[in-house]
Amino acid sequence: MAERFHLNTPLLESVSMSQKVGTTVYLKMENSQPSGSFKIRGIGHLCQQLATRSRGVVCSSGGNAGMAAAYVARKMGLPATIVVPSSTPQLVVRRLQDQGAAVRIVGKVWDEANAEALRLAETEGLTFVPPFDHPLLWEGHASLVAEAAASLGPGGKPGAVLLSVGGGGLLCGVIQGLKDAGWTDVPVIAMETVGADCLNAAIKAGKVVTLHDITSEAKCLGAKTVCQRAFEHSQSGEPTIISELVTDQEALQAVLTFLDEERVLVEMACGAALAAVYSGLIARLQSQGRLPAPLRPLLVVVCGGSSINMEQLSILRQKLQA
Ligand code: PLV
Repeated sequence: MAERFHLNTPLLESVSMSQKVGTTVYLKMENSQPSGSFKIRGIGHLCQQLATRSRGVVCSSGGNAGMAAAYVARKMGLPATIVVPSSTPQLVVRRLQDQGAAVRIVGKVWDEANAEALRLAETEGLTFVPPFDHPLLWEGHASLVAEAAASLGPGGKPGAVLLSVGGGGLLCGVIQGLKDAGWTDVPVIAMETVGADCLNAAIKAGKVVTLHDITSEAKCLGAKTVCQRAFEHSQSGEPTIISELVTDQEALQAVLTFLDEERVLVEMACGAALAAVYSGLIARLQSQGRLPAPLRPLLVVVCGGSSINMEQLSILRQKLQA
């Protein structure tokens, strides 16, 4: 069997979140993956399939896909080049270099970094590792739901799954996992921040659209265009996708509350999902009849992220809480 790079993550019950939502809240702790986020599930799987005879990998990333690609490449004995936009905090560049990757900083947002990564793959003959738009990534991410299902046991079907959306790879993977588990009647609450809202904008427009710019501080949600498959899922209704937005302030507050209450530090991209619990969104969706009341347990994907430390946290507080 092929080596696998991701870990089975803990599924924790959060007492304080359960009190807020009024149903049991389970946290799938993807922050505890070796690369700091769920990305290693899909990227490990993709590299296993596509990079075993490669001369090296190149990945465009807001940070966390790059962390996963750098980690997996190191384990496979391959050189890794990670292309990140200039909005990526210095701490992420350092962490990528610590994983042994060569880092290139190109463009203002991920989409520009991605164009450069595609060019490098072509000219240098490297294996291109996309951060969210590939069936092998979705197949890898789906393992997260299979694990949660195994932890919850028979009869443990959740009432809803809560997650963040950047380019939509996590969403596609979770939906595949729900289908594999026979849980297509479980709605998915898909969270973005205002200013990094490419899925929400596509749903409103009735077609995939490209955002003018990324103005949110949740840079790892900052793809200007959602992947086609994620949009198609939003139209199919099986499972139902509830697309909602929070402000950067709400996402940051969620990061802070989560740190206080669960003693775990996650980045803004993850805070976007957590904010749905802390800001009362779940209760609002119930009162609007968009989620059942009472609700079976809520499964929260704590996607994690490496773009955060105490210094970055205080920079964000100065920017957003001024
Ligand atoms: N981040 C991607 C895309 O960035 C990256 O390159 O790392 N939570 C965290 C912590 C993330 O890093 C990401 C994606 C997401 C959630 C959203 O996942 P997606 O892109 O599959 O919807 C531009």
